[in-house]
Amino acid sequence: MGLERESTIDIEFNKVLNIDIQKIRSEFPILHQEVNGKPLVYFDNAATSQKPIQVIEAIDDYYGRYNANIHRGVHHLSQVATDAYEKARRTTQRFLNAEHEHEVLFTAGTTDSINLVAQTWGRQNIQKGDEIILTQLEHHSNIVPWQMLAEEKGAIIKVVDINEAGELDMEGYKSLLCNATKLVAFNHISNALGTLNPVKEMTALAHDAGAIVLIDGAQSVPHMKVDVQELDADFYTFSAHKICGPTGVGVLYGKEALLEKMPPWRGGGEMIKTVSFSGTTYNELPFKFEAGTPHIEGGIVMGVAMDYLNQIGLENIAAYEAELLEYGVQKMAELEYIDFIGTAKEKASVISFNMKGAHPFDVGTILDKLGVAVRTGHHCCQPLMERLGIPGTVRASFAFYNTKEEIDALVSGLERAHKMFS
Ligand code: 7TS
Repeated sequence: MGLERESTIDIEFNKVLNIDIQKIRSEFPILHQEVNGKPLVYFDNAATSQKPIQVIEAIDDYYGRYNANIHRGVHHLSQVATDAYEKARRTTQRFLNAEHEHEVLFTAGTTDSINLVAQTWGRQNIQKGDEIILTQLEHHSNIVPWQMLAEEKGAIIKVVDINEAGELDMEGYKSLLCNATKLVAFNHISNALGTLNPVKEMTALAHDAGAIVLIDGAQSVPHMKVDVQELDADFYTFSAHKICGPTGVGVLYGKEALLEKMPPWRGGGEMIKTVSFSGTTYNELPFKFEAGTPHIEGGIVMGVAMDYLNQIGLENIAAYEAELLEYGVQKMAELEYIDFIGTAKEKASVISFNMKGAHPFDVGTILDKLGVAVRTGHHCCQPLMERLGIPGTVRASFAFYNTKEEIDALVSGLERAHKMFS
């Protein structure tokens, strides 16, 4: 493919951080380019992560060596592809520490997973007057599917508020929980502010009230080890593209007892046991929820991406990114014209901010001219922006392949931008 790398992932552990950053960076070909004549600094990792050569080569390998449809062919290629796809499901089971392999459904991503739960569990279990609790921190994809359901069923949506630091108001949350609460859905880490939510405690409180819990893990899985059994999550969702895998594929974890009782959503091939015009019977888990030819290469390569993260070690990734966050906050705090948006005590490696007197979009445009990629705007969290009374933020989100030198480039970019605006 003309993409060189030094060797396979055999990390030389740095004594302090257990991470060999130069080696890791050499495995991400996209990072080694100039944008607008400057070295690329990619700080839009919350939107999507970059892909290591192991992932890129695995896509090539699938199409070059064993592309075939799965779960149906007796022929060799189909069996190889099926084995690889189902191996990825086992990898995912271990990645999340799910009790059973069939509790892992492959979907098109977080958005698709949440819609699946809303349209199956939700339509079956939510009735008029029932309450669904969400939070001010949610991404649109953990709001709109519930609004659509609530509208159809006559259910009520209640929202947990936040404090000035962008942390959830836990007392407010407790006061919202009641007999009418049927579902609580919240993210593990906020994409807009980086807040790490106390999801284990929130889940236990919801269960005490008799409610089911969906945790949107789109932003947590890339940064920390997640154990769905320890959290006691009923549903847990994430997208492959944020963990160095491909777009268009992701995961819905669900407890077996819930998934068994849920009706299927999409009908078609693969999800059936028998079809006749007098009646159709459905396949067992997980296939009941996987109609049609899936994103075969995507599922397989998502497993490769998980192997890659596991080899570096999610604990090492979390420790390294915590250093980046601390460094970034410290450097940016020296710029008196920067307002941090979201200063939670427990945070992932996301810095959302605004520059006094400048629109976020203009700051982002100047940073782009300097090769620094950030996201600007509402980050698909319009209700949160409304709550904060701002049009949007500039968001720098770090990954384990970023460096302190890149943060220095961001800071000098901000100094340049500030001079232009003052
Ligand atoms: N939930 C959270 C917390 C997210 O951050 C995102 C994507 C989604 C759900 C939706 O994921 P998808 O893969 O189904 O699209 N967040 C972002 C972001 O912050 N910037 O771009 C996409």
